[in-house]
Amino acid sequence: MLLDKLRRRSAKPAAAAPATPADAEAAALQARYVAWRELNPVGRADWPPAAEDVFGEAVAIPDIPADQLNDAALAAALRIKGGVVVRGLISEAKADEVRGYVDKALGLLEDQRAGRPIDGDAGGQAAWRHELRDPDTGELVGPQWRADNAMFGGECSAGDSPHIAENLVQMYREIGLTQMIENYLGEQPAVSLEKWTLRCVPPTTNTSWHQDGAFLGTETRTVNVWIALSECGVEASGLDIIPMHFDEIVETGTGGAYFHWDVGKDVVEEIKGDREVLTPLFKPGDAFIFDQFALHRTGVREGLTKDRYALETWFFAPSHFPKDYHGILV
Ligand SMILES: O=C(O)CCC(=O)C(=O)O
Repeated sequence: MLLDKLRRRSAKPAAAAPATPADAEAAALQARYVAWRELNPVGRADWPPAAEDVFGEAVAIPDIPADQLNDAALAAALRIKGGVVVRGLISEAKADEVRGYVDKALGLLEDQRAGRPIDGDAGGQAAWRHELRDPDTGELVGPQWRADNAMFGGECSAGDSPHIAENLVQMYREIGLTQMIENYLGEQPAVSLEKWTLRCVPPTTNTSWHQDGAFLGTETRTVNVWIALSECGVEASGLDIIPMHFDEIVETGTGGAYFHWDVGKDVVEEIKGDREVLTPLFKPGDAFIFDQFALHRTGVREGLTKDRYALETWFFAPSHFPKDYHGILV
């Protein structure tokens, strides 16, 4: 594993052994950040990978059980379709556990923002909230991103919780997802502080159509794994998806768009023609896997009554990483 090799190769003197399990978790996550920063990645020369339409022409967005997700299905979903819905990517029990992490992380973030003392390391046993810092300088990683996001509630980065981050990294490995994404990207992937999001969305949240590539960049090589952690699509917001494959960024900032990178309703209507917007019903553990071109939005509508929990993880090829983002090698 590249991360282990980098640790072994490091010329720096070994740091003192972490004093507590929480310190060890915080140090492990910092090591992933340093490993990303010290990479000199060479991108896969034959990008994009070849893909064959294993789902058939009639299918716009495939909807498959987790045991049918493999290298060929992932490549077809991302290169030919508009993404793939994967049922039971993680177990319902694991989704429940991760939903608990979201509550814990958001609670600590709220305490911090309110100036309340936070117990971010549960007595030294688990590093629940330790904002990611550069181990060489002690500086906070991503200060600009932090300032820009200070007004957003209901979400926080897994990269600021070493305990959660390490657990998730292990989870992705155990289900074979990291390896599959590495096969697709052709490089050991990195997630990022900025787009590794634990989320609890209230029924009244704002929404707008967008492609993440409008700010992640079209040249970025990426796979986003969005996992529902609570039932959604009826009483809680799911995702609205335009069931088409895109390989470019459509017009933004016009026709009622909210942000300059959003796509206005009128533009969406014109693009989708007579296609129906897809709003899958997700159970905890179901996922939607897509890239920066998928046109989608949070599925907010009248009559929603429940909060929705989700975990969103953008995996990136380090060689084609979004500008100004901070990576965590996984
Ligand atoms: O979880 C959500 O509703 C938001 C997902 C999304 O649209 C995004 O982050 O790009």
